[in-house]
Amino acid sequence: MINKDKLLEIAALFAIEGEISEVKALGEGFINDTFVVRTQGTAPDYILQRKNHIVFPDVPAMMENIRAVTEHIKSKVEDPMRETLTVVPAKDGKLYAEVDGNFWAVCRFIENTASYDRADTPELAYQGGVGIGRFQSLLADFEKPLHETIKGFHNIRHRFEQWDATIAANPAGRVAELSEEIGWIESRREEMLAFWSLVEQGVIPTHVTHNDTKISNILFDAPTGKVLCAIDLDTVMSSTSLNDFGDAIRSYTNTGAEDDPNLENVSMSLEMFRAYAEGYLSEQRTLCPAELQWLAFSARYITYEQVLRFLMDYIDGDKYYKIAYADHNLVRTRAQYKLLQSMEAQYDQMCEIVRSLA
Ligand code: ADP
Ligand code: GN1
Ligand code: MG
Repeated sequence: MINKDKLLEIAALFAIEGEISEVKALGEGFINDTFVVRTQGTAPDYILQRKNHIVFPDVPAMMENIRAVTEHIKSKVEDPMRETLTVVPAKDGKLYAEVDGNFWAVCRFIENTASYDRADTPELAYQGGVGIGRFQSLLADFEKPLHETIKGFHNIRHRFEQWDATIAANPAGRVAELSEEIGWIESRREEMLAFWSLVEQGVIPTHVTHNDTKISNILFDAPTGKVLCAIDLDTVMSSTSLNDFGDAIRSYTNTGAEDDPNLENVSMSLEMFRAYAEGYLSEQRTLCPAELQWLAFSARYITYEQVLRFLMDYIDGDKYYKIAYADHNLVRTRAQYKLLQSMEAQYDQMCEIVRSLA
């Protein structure tokens, strides 16, 4: 825990307007620590974040990425202070502050917004799809190369290298009890590598993508309910647009929670799939035939990758994701696997929906 005085001291390193009245913890992200900084009177409020520099080894490069893409979006939208994040630099001009070996960053708090942990209505899923479709469209002509903030983030070939090394090392001594779960991963290895080969060969192109499109990383305009912008831009880099779609489907269509201990709650809602796909394709009009052909599969790909990542972290002794209880990563693994099975069972209908919308 970081105490209040320390947080105030860190916030004061940034070019913040007004007098700070309070700093309090916000959000339940698995990676960073997020705080809201309230100021007195009419001065804006801010988001202060301790960036996880184990997960993101080069925070300055990450902040350069975020600054570059948000400036690009600002140059194209009607309301640049609401339709994307605004990075607030430190008083020394850097986009971050390093304090006791930790990296901190600040952006403007966007007022009158709503954010959600789950999608309860097709309208919300539709709006979420619009949000990511628009995000990708706004960045389609972004040409500056971006830093790769996490190596091979959605590259399953790279993930298998980590996976094989983790299984071999067996750091927490858990491998023996996980033969069933490990089998889930191994039985789909070739099919997932076959998909990623298409990206490696350039059959499926790469673009600027968000890479972490779960519903809590989108802000909605509170008065209208319409989508406002994509936030949590730490993972913005070059990848396939399909990963953004797939990760969002993993999040929006789940009838249960990502870590639901009751597997009966978990399945993929085809209605939510249709709504998200409709919103996404209404804004993202430039997918090539190969991207459209593999769009539905991307949901299976990213959900599979998530099963692998949760299980790998469990095998590794819970070093990557924040956990709330001892076998949390195993519970997450099982719930995401149930979701994957539900997608596999409904795959023909998912493809049919994409065909009907494209
Ligand atoms: P984490 O890495 O912890 O997931 P996020 O950047 O996603 O951090 O922020 C956590 C939550 O804080 C979001 O889901 C959203 O509700 C809120 N939030 C983040 N940034 C802003 C912002 N600029 N304006 C308003 N709310 C925000
Ligand atoms: C993490 O940071 P957060 O909570 O938005 C993770 C995502 C996972 C997600 C699972 C940088 O997202 O890749 O899909 O948890 N982010 C990183 O909920 O690893
Ligand atoms: Mg987040």
